[in-house]
Amino acid sequence: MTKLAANTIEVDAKWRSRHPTAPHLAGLDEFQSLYQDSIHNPSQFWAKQARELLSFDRDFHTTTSGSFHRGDAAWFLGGQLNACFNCVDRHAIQDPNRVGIIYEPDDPANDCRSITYGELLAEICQLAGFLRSQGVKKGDIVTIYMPMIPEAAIAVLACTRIGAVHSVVFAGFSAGALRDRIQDAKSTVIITTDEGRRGGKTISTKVVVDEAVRENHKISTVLVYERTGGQIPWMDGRDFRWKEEIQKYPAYISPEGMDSEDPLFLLYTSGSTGKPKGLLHTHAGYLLGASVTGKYVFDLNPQDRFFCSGDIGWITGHTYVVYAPLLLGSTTVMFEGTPTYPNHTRLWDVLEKHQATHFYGAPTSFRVLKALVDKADVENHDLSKLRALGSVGEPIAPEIWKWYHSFMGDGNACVTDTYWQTETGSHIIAAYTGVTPMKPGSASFPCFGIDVAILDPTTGEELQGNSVEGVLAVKKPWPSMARTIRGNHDRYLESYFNTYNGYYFTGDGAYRDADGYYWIRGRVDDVINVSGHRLSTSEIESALVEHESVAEAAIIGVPDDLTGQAVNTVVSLKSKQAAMNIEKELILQIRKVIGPFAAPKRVIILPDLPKTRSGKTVRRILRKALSGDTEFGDTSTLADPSVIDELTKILQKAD
Ligand code: 6R9
Repeated sequence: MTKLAANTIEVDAKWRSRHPTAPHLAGLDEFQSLYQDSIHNPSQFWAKQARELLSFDRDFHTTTSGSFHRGDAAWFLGGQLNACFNCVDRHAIQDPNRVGIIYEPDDPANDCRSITYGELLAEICQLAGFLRSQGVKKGDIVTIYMPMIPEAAIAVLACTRIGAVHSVVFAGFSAGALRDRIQDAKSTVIITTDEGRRGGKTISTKVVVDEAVRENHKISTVLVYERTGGQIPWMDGRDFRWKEEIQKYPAYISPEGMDSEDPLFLLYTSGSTGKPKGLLHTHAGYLLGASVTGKYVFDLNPQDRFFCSGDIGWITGHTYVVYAPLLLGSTTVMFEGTPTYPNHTRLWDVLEKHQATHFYGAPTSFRVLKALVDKADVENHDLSKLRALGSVGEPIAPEIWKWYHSFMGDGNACVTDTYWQTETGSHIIAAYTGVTPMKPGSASFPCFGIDVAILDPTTGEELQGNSVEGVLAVKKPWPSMARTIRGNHDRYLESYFNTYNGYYFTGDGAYRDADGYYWIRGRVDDVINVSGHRLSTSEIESALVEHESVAEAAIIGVPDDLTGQAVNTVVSLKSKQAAMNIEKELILQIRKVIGPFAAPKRVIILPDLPKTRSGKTVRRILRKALSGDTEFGDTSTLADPSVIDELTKILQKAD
């Protein structure tokens, strides 16, 4: 019997007795023995999981090949399968009336919709038929720019049915960011909506798409799902109405057989340098990662209702709104709105209304709700079916963890903090629901097949034993890892495998405590995390220097009580005569080039940025000053130390 670590909250015995069937894992011992097996016999472990959880049209002959070193890891070679068949057909064949998607609209006064697996299959096939009619072939990349409505998932799955690669762009991105992603993917077909609704506001998706493709003559088709029926610009011959078009196509077309390593989707994410990276995920490995973590981390069953509040535009929405719940034949709740609209008990209302068994959200929204919600407002909600509460996107502070545990699940549901990334495809460190004794604030243990290491950041040496802190890395390939950065395999190798030879480098710092639990400390590179959104400092800096008045810009992530980190901007201008309202203009510039979610909280204008004699911006000093720390350490390397006095003066004035 495994000895329990101190300071943990054991899973309540009642949790097991409330379970509608039986949990997938009998307990911690079974988890640990399966984990050991997954590390010591990865081929056998993964082959067995793959054959159990996925339906292959043709079995694979080789479970795994390749290495980090060459960046050529590959899984389930020789196998052939279709993602849509695995997510939809299998369940529709068994029980076409089982609900696949529940749609909860932004305005609770509007009707929700339940879409059965049978209906999903028909609509996906019809849409796939339309895409084919527009010339979309296996391997082509279709860009999807849609809000959180079921049709976004239908669009994703219609691509996979015909072997097209989907590239979903978060509907909060501006036209400029969308344009770059469409161009990088060389998409000729875009799927969008007329408008979207979120938090009572209208989002003009079609207008943004039009602007993004204005000078792109390669775009042949813009398919528009009529979400609001609002007045929108229209270009005959290029623009098509979803509802009208799909009726023309049959309710069944056969799924395209795809090789295990054929591309499944592209998802752009921020790196520490340069342009956003288009990470490419492939079929069998990714689908298996989603299924295995859905099944074991969340203990998900076909009769469950999984409500993940992540957006389909990010990896959480891909893996845990669409793929994991549908692969496992459960019901996914797609919520169009925000946690505070029309009131701050909305999440509880949605959980109760749909009798959800799982909720999965981000600490940033828990922090906001903690400040707004009284126990009395929520304790009258019947959340007795809720078994698991997931957290993702950023570290969850112990007090927020405890609030989440007691306010959302009334202490009855297990909290699982799940650590992972766009690159990892699915969870890599997480507490296993109903199994792992919970430690508030810790992401707990590595997931099946994930051989984790903590490295000394300077020497790259692996730190053995417990109570060690360093950078987080993985030692061996796993099925759901991204295979490349589209069009730039060297950058893929450079970003993930060359920093610490022989390891996958996550970019995060971590601590392994005395009990072997992992605590994620946050990014150690130039990526910042605002409300769980991953932003690249260099991407925002380039957006700023595109502004005619800006000479130089530095973006600093500053700790923030609500958003985790906040974007702070320090700029120097080309002319001493700054335009009126330049701060506002610069905020607008970032909103325009990237999107509103990247807008800085603070803009500081300095005559010059603090630099070394060789001209490198010294971010360390800016970071300290903006976080309220006045101990700058060694400033002797600065070319002009007077910049610091100037900065201190400005900051004092602002306080
Ligand atoms: C899934 C997702 C990845 C970055 C990652 C890390 C941070 C994600 C976390 C977490 C602490 C957790 N992150 N989950 N930090 N605890 N449970 O968010 O993917 O958008 O690619 O961001 O998010 O810094 O490196 P992505």
